[in-house]
Amino acid sequence: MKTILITGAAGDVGTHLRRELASKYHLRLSDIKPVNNLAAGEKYAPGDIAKIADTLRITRGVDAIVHLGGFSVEGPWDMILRANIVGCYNMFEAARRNGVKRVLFASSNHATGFYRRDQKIDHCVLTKPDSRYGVSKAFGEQLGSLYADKYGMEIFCMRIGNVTVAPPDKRRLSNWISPGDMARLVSVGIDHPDIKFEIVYGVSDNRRSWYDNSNAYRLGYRPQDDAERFAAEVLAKEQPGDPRAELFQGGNFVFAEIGGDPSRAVPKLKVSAVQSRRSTKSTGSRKPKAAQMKKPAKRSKTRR
Ligand code: 15L
Repeated sequence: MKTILITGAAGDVGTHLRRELASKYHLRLSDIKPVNNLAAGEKYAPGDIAKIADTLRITRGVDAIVHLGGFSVEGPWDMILRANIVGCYNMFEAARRNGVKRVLFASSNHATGFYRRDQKIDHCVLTKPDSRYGVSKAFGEQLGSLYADKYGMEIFCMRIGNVTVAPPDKRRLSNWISPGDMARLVSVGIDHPDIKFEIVYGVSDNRRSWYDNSNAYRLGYRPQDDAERFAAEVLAKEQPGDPRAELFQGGNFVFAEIGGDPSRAVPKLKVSAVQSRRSTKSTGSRKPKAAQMKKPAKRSKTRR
């Protein structure tokens, strides 16, 4: 049985993964905080990922690393720098020095949060971070790319949405991932025999998804859940939010502390302006540009 290091194991995602993966792997659970209620097959390895000596110690002798550790939402720069930039570097570097080839990196939907909600994005799009936190996740992906190309490591970056038992709001109907699907995706990242550098989206098979997750499906991910079964209940409770945040996949992360001109990040506003100029001129049979824009792809009838 493989031994897997999970960093940030005391957090929500780590706690879900422990439960789901316990029977498949030996788990070495690391966190700066205590990890409680160890089951058979689980070991606690305390460590601060901002210290290279700690990361060298916790990564020794494992078959793969699931790197969840770090600051998991937007925060002050010094905290993001320490936990997500220095901590992430230490983790990749310690893995390399200890000969651990396979690293699964918990990236985030906030690495691409400035894409609009009417855009469907795949694993090839440029990052469009919506926060310092999102930038740190884009950094981690790029570091993974460097370690894959330069040192032959095997890097699996998961742009994770929201890992919860049930999606808490309308935005999460599009980026939700059930704990079971999260474990299924992580198992692909651990066990696929041929990973060089991959980016996948950590989302369930959601009808309202903003993601073309074909790269994950190509590698064997078969999600079993869809947030849609929670939709009626979630939408009934939904309070109107900031209408600008509603435009973007990253939601409130996008407009936290915003100081610039939001229309620069909203090409569609410019399209609407073109559209209204056209409609005053009577444009014949050509469809206005907005109508030509890519709609979220229809869900195929056959489940993947
Ligand atoms: C994330 O990346 C966060 O870690 C998580 O706490 C949620 O905020 C999630 O994104 C989300 O976008 O829902």
